[in-house]
Amino acid sequence: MEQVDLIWHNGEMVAWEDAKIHVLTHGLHYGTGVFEGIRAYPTGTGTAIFRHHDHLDRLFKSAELYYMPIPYTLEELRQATHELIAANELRECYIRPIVYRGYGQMGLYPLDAPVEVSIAVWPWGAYLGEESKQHGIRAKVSSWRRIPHDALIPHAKASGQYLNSVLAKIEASKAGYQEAILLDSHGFVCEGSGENIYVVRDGQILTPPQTAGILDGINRKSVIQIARDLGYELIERDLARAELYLADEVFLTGTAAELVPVREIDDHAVAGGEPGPITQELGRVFDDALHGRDPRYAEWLDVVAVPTKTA
Ligand code: PPE
Repeated sequence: MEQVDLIWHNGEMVAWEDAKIHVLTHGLHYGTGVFEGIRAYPTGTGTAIFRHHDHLDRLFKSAELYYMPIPYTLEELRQATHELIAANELRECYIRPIVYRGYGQMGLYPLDAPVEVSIAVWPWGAYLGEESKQHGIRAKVSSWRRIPHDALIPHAKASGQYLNSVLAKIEASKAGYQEAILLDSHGFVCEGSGENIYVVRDGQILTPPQTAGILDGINRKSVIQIARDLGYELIERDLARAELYLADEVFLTGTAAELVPVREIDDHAVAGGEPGPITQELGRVFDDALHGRDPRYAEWLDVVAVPTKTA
């Protein structure tokens, strides 16, 4: 990964190489952490963090679901992120705040372990490869089912839960595919290992509902709004596996991945094997929104107040 100078760690700016924790950190053993993935982009009015408040709001909700009181306010974390981006002189970056149970207590009762917070920023290029956004990816339906909501909390972005995505990703990658698509415990389409999923069929855009065990993606909310603003019918409903193969178009969204077309699933070409027109149109408007080029979505941008390097 690409390194920068500073990381925000429990209220202090520390050198990247000094942002260390004890090996008996609770979160390392039991996955007791929650995190966010956020991106900042260069825009006409400076570096802007996309839907920053919504991401921080989800971070606080994830923490609450796992009984972790965050020892800072949302506004304090927002300001810290602004300062961190400015201090590292970044125009564009991925932002990873993490809240976790720290060192001091072992065992499964976590409430006596301290709650710690770090924020890291770094440049992170195309998550699924440079070619992916233009030509699409090859995906495989995973043999691993997405964690059910009667075992864990799919709505929370919690560290331990990602073992599910890690298994699916390894399986897909070893089989030669770029991404895994997980079904839910009823066999309906759920999501990618780190992205929400959409199917276009007969001009309609379909995506699995909240009850399918998805992460309630911030980019999912954005794409739903953009699709409706463009006049498309967007329906949240259960999707059968075969609907992936029968789709006119399939695409994914996530902060790291952004909007990525899927050109092949389980060796079935999606339509002609090239990104379809609706995916391309949504991708264009979404990219404009991220980069502040569409005034309709200006309210989604949290402009970093401090000027940053232009190189
Ligand atoms: N589902 C899952 C399981 C998921 O991890 C993500 C984001 C999404 C859907 C899309 O959510 P959103 O980013 O709010 O639109 N995955 C994050 C972590 C990726 C990683 O490898 O780490 C991300 O994209 O930042």
